[in-house]
Amino acid sequence: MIRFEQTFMNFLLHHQERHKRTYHFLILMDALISAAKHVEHYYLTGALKGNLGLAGDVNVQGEDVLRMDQIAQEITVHYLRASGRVIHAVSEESEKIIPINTEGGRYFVYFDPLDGSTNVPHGLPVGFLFGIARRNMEGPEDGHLRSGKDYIAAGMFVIPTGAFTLALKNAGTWRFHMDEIMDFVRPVRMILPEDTKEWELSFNPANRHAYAEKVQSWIEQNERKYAFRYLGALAGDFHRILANGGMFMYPAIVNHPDPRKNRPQGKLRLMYEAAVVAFMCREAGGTAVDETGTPILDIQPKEPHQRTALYVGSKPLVGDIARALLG
Ligand code: AFP
Repeated sequence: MIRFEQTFMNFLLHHQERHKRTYHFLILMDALISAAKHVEHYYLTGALKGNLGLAGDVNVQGEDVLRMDQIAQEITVHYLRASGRVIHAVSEESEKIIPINTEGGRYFVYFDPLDGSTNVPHGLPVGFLFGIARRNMEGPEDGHLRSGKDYIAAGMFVIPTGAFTLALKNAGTWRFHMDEIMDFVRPVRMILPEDTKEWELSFNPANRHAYAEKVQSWIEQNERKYAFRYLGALAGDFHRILANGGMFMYPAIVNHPDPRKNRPQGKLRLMYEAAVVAFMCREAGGTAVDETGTPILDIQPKEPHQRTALYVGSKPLVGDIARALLG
């Protein structure tokens, strides 16, 4: 018997109709889906085509640029441009804000089309993360950098697994999977489980002795209660937390033996990493804070590539570590 599944586009059309929304967002989402499928294809065939190595450039953050970074960036900017719906984009791959359709665009898009660079040479999972905010349609535009609480949607593709998760403001977080004709299908609402049996902790254990003392002692007191998992690509690690509950964290690095390697601001980028997962987490019943216990979604970015520490996941765990951080 053939099993017919609801497609992502069908799901979104009904959502837009129910909430009396415009078709503009559909066009933008269609562009992002096309971009992600295209990146997925290049990644899947990357090892054979020699696309998983270095491009030979160094980016503004002093990191080696991968060939796949360039390919993913080019593909995504192409589709965003073709949509006609985007004013400006902020990308991990571009130092400056990218003007797209500054006159007619309606949305700001903040994205990292290939996040998790250490997994790339191995063809292991990486993320395509994005957040979307709406232009101020009523008056003069008041800035390109919105805090996460002003996003209207945020999502992530875990490439090349075919998993896609999208959160829509006040309408939940939904997960889809790619079928044999590359349609994303079978919407499943994601709600963080309350049962602590499945909860996981996720952080880079190589850094734990460089965290603030309060964080180190919190880990010592709590780590044995939960399973531990770490992939090294935020989208993949957060994918598990959304399904199983628990907490992903990338704390500030403040006690590194080589002080030049300290990262008191944190490592992850606010606009296209931390705020994206924080938004998805909120819509799934969870929460996220930074090193000062401030909700990630409340942080107003001052610059596009701003970094932050991140604690994201089930409310009791994030609340507990926030109290430890403030104590
Ligand atoms: P890249 O930005 O270099 O691709 O790093 C990925 C990432 O921002 C995020 O996806 C991971 O959770 C985190 O960094 C991993 O960092 P470590 O390698 O320091 O654990």
